[in-house]
Amino acid sequence: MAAVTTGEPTTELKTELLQLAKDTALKAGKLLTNRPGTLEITSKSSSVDFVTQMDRASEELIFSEILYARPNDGFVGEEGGDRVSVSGITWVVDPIDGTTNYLMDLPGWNISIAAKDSTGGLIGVVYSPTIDRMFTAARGMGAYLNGRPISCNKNVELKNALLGTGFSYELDKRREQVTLLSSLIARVRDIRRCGAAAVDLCYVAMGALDGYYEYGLNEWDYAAGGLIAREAGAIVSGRHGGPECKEMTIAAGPGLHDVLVGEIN
Ligand code: LIP
Repeated sequence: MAAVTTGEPTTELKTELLQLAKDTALKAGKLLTNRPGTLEITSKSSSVDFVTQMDRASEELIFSEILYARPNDGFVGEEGGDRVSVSGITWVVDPIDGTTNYLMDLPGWNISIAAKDSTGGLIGVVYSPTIDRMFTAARGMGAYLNGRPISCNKNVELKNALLGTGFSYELDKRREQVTLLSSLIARVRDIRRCGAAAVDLCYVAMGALDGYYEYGLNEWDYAAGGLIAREAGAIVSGRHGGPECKEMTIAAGPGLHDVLVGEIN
C-alpha cells in the first residue's frame, strides 16, 4: 500500500500530475469534439440539468487514464466516478463542464481536471477545445494559458467591472439570482453568462472578466478553475470570505473581491 503524501509535494510530482491531467484532457477533448450523430439526453437534478452519453464516455476515459497511471489516488467525478484515495491525492473531475453549451453546440464547454491533497488544490487543468484554450496551474507555481503566464486584473472599481455569473439548475433559485443581478447590472460595466463555470473562473485568471460569482456550483465545477484563478493572483472565496462552496463562489482580483462580497451579502 502506498504511503499517504505528507508535506508540500515536490515540484517534480506537481509537474507529473499536471502533465497527466493535460494529456488526459487532450484525449477527452478529442473524444468530445468528435460529436455523435445523436446525443442521448437524460435529466439529472432538475428538468433543465442534462447529461448525455458523451459526459459519461468522457468521465470513463478520464477515470481509466488517471487511475491506470496512479492506481492509489482517489477520484470524484460529476457522473459518479468515485474512488477513495490511498495516496492522499484525489482527482476532482468534470468530464464536460458547460453541458448545455455542448448539447447546443455552443463554444466554451470544457474538461475540468483537478487534483487535491490535504492542503487543498494541487493542480488544475481546464481545457476548452472550441476556443483552443488550455488553462493550467499548480499550487505555488503560477497559472498559464496555452503555456504562457497569466494574471488577473487588480483594483478594478465596481463601475468598471465586467462580471461573469451563471444561473442555477434549481429553477426557483433563479428568481433570487435575478434580484441580485438586477441590483448589480446598472452599476457595473456589464455582465456575461458564458455557460461554463470552470472557464468563467479562468477568464478571471486571464483578466478577460474582472470578477465572477455563482450560487450552487459543485466541487468539480470550481476545483480546477478556482486554483487557476488563485495562482493568477485572484481571491476566490465563498459568500462570507471562507473557501468557495456550493452556497457561493466569488472570484475577483484584489480590490474588487471585497466589494463583490459586500454586494452579494
Ligand atoms: C454548469 C456550469 C454552468 C453553471 C451551472 C453548472 P455542468 O456545469 O458550468 O456555467 O451555471 O451551474 O454548474 O453541469 O455543465 O457541468
